[in-house]
Amino acid sequence: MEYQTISLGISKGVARLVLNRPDRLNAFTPEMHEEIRHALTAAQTDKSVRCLLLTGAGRGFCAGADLTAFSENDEPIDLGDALDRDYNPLAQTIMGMNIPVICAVNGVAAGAGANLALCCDIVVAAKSALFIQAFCKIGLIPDCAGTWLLPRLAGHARAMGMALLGEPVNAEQAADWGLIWKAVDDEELIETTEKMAQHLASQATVGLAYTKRAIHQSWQNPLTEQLSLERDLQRAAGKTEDHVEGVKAFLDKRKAEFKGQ
Ligand code: T3D
Repeated sequence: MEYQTISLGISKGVARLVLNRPDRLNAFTPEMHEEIRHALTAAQTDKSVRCLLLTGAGRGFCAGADLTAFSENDEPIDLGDALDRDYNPLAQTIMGMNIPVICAVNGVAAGAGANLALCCDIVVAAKSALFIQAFCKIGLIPDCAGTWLLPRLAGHARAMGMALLGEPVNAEQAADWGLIWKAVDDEELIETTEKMAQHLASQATVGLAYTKRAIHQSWQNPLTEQLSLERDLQRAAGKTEDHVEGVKAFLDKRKAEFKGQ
């Protein structure tokens, strides 16, 4: 597929997906959603890919749904259909990927754009970036898993404040609130996230996938079930080549050479 609204590059074990409609602050269109779906499938099925790095081109990360499409139609759009087709699978795909997903938030992240970032496993934001639950300003509710993620990440009071007021939260505040991993100086964003992506791509990929699965599952599980899940996943992790290599490397006092198997 030839992409018009995103770009995808794969090298050194990392797939780099860039949202690329900078004139519209990378706002989503149905075409862009289709391309993202295609790119995520390509990254997921390419055995050489052991980490995904997501960012935006230009001064913004993503301004949510492209609102110009809303006014082009005489008939009201059924937004439920858009969620079923685009946003819900997007959130679930990112959270369910069996490789770590890093989001480098290079600028403003608004509406579904903010929540796309929060769906990722490790979110690093440029200090100038803003997170805005802009939905309330146009009579909508936070989507792309926003109502699920916000209270879990930031707590009830902050989730309510962000969603009902729609005020921008800056990157440092977002890090203080536990919404994201950290805020870095703008000029350090690319280097920091690229290094992190290459580090993760050289680690024990299967163990990382199990870790991600267990942490996500913990949000639904009572303790007893979670302990059983830990047992099952640890049993499987213990059978991987990378586990054997990790222990061997430790005992040999050398750097492990993980193969992602
Ligand atoms: O069917 C469905 O898709 C349902 C799902 C909905 C999910 C949602 O995401 S709803 C929320 C949609 N997003 C918003 O409401 C955010 C709208 N944008 C803004 O509030 C502001 O643009 C920002 C706070 C994000 C950034 O402000 P600022 O001052 O830095 O930039 P700007 O000047 O407003 O924007 C720059 C350009 O991008 C501008 O175009 P122009 O004037 O230079 O030609 C602006 O119109 C355009 N732009 C920004 N956001 C969107 C957009 N164009 C289309 N859609 C946008 N969402």
